[in-house]
Amino acid sequence: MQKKIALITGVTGQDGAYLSEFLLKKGYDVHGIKRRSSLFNTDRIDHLYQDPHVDNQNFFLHYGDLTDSTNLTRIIQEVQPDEIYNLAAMSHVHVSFEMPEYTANADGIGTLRLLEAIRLLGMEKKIRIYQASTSELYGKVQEVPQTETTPFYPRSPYAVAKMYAYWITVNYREAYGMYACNGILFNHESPIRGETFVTRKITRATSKIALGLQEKIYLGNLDAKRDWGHAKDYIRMMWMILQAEEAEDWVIATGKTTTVRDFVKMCFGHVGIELEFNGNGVNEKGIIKSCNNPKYQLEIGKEVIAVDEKYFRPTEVDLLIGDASKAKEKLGWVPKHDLTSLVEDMMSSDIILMEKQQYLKEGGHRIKNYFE
Ligand code: NDP
Ligand code: GDR
Repeated sequence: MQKKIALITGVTGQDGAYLSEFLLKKGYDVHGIKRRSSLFNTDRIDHLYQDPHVDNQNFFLHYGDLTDSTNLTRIIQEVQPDEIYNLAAMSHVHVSFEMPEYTANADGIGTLRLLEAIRLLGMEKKIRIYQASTSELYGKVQEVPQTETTPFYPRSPYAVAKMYAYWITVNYREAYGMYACNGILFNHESPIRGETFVTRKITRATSKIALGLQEKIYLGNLDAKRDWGHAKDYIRMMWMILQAEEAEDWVIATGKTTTVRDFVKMCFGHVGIELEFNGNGVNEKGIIKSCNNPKYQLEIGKEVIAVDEKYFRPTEVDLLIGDASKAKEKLGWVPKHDLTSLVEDMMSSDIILMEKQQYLKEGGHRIKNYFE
């Protein structure tokens, strides 16, 4: 049988890295589009790198950008993919308020550029395309739990851009008979989640605080509720969505929701530290109530969580909870992780990372100052 060829945009991101590994294990040739950056941005996929001078290479990287249509068209023509996974995006909701036009260009029109490239190349019957849609589309609560038929009410420039991408994907499916699908994925996290998303910010800070490398962490809205799953379970679904008989749109979620505050408690709890929260709004504080882990020398009553207004968004999404019944029933999706195992996975990884920092610090490791 001929090898399948996948093209992944956003290959250097959390999902791109896990999906590349998953598809390589399935025997695909995997091509990824990465952006040029002044420093290496391939940390998450370095373990998959192959020397292009050896035989049987099956992982390939191409420079590209979703804001450059000629480049996308050329790559698709060269690669001749069977499947395209459009994961590239300016994916930070808060940052999208600072960069609304760029976000619309990359996240909204970027999707159109890919679809048009496929059509102009006459490959609309050959290529199956997955669009990384998001639970942010639901925005202001219209219905819970949220399903494939819940109305959208986006609450950020990011969500509005993704809404354009959602509908242009549906439109190209209906207008040109393309196999084009939206995966409406709820928040999914992992040890390689970007450091400024709230879960990773918390697991990194909790690890540092436990080890005495940081005093406290400043967060924004502790009342926000999210349906958090594990990225590994979700990237498997991206592939399953493109293997289905018919092109459709799918919700992927755990069906459980948790506040940011409770997520913080779970992370500290993982290392044996009990927190209690006092006060309201910007005056809320998280204090150490007890510590039953002899490894960590922490003062009881110490304030480790504080709120900083700068992390509040101009418009917030208060509550997300998804119903993935359709994906479970029609595609047989069974997630392997729950929130407890997600916290375990993220915390154990960040503790190892921070222990390394502690070891270097205690060993008197010096860092050269390049600006002396
Ligand atoms: P990340 O932020 O980790 O990765 C985004 C990727 O897109 C990176 O590889 C980034 O490159 C790349 N990128 C950004 N802008 C451009 C551009 N203009 N041209 C080409 N590449 C670009 O996101 P995730 O892996 O978490 O998410 C993957 C996709 O799924 C995104 O589209 C996101 O919006 C969506 N999504 C994510 C969810 C989640 O909970 N993780 C939930 C629902 C949807 P670089 O490394 O150079 O920055
Ligand atoms: P989200 O993820 O906006 O849901 O988008 P994020 O982790 O940034 O925020 C989740 C919730 O936590 C609240 N919050 C904070 N958020 C951040 N980043 N930093 C903080 O200090 C902080 N304090 C509280 C936020 O207000 C929010 O309510 C993610 C991205 O991956 C999107 O690309 C994706 O589409 C959606 O998930 C589904």
